[in-house]
Amino acid sequence: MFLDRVKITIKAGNGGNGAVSFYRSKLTMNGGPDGGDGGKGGSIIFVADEGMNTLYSFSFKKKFVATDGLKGDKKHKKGADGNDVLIKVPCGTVILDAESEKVVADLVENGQKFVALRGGAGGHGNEYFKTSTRQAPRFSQTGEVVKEKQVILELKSIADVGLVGYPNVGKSTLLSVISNATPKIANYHFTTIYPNLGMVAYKGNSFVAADIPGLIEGASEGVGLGHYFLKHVERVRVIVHLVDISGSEGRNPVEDYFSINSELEKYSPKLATVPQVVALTKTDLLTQDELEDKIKDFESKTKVKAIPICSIIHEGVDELLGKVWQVLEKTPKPAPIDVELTDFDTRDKQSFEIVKIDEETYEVKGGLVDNMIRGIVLSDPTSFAYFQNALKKFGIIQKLLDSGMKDGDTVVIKDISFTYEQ
Ligand SMILES: Nc1nc2c(ncn2[C@@H]2O[C@H](COP(=O)(O)OP(=O)(O)OP(=O)(O)O)[C@@H](O)[C@H]2O)c(=O)[nH]1
Ligand SMILES: [Mg+2]
Repeated sequence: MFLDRVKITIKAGNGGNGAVSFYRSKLTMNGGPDGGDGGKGGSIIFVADEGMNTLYSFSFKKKFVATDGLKGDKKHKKGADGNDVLIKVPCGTVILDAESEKVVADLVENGQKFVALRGGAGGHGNEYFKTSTRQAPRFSQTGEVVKEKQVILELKSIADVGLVGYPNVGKSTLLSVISNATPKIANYHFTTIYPNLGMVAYKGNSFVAADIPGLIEGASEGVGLGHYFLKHVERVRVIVHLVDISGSEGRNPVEDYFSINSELEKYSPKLATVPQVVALTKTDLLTQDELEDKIKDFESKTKVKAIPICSIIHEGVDELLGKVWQVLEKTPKPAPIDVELTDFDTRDKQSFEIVKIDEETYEVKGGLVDNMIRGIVLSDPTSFAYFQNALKKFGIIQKLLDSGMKDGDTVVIKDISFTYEQ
């Protein structure tokens, strides 16, 4: 099974809670606060791995959860951080936010990483909240909670060379001869139903080639398998266009050539500009004279210099590879896809907004306050005092007053609400 689009769920670890603790010993009955900070949660990180060719492994495992940070402890002990989860994907994997379907990352190079969700911050222990006027804070901060999200992984294979042509022209046979791939080869159409990737070694260099399922007229509109797999040709640097010169299936090689090119062009004008090397296959099915006539006819009508090959006896294959390498050397490496990336992990801890709910109720929303209220206990006077100070310090009270808040009005922040008194 070939899998090139899959939706998975990811969740970074939550931060650990800060501890509330006071130093005690036989000699010191009332020591200062010594509650340590909670640990940071593990992050979810994608990494491109050239050892992978498909998204197949994601048909078994669709949920990835990083571990939470542990809670802080007495004696200033910080909680342990959660472990990151590293998710390996094939080079050429595009990551989309499942909700918006916007592209958030494009992993092209081997080893390239994308931190999709950062682990939640650990909460501060009560020691952190000690000041000259607040000697014994009885509160700590809870760890940041990270919501799970869904992403779509979409594979646009990164082969340097794509083998393209009508069904049965010998694409897979050629791939099996030039690379380490072992594709299925058989004498019927659409033997190949998903692209096979193979590593080609050529004179101390190497590149990746893929046989693309056979194209037929109408492929760009979805006839056959073509449309679906043309996306895998989008990023190839060179197209090897295979044409059955023997006409063994009763078609005309010149017409074949033009009709495949027209499908590529219809699918994407950019594809039509990818450099092509044309290989004329199954030369063994013609006599020498027939072959020479057909090549002459083909070249004069298409204005293309083609390379005759017979994969099964390796004839012409070296010359073909030489030509392919010549073109590859001049062609830049595949570029990342041409879209602007959208931010995915958009938690921000800076902003807030004020929403007037009715004449005497105001709600404050946003990353800044979400973060600030972690662990606030309104019934604890020191905790509440800290909270009020923070509201002042970050300009939230001022903004509420500017919005019309009066004495006695209610302020709501998430699941906390209190009455404002000057
Ligand atoms: N006589 C001859 N037969 C060949 C040659 N190359 C491939 N074939 C045969 O042609 C048939 C199709 O070969 P494949 O390599 O499967 O063709 P393909 O283009 O990958 O076909 P699809 O995957 O169906 O699109 C097989 O029976 C091969 O043995 C060749 O050079 N000469
Ligand atoms: Mg094939």
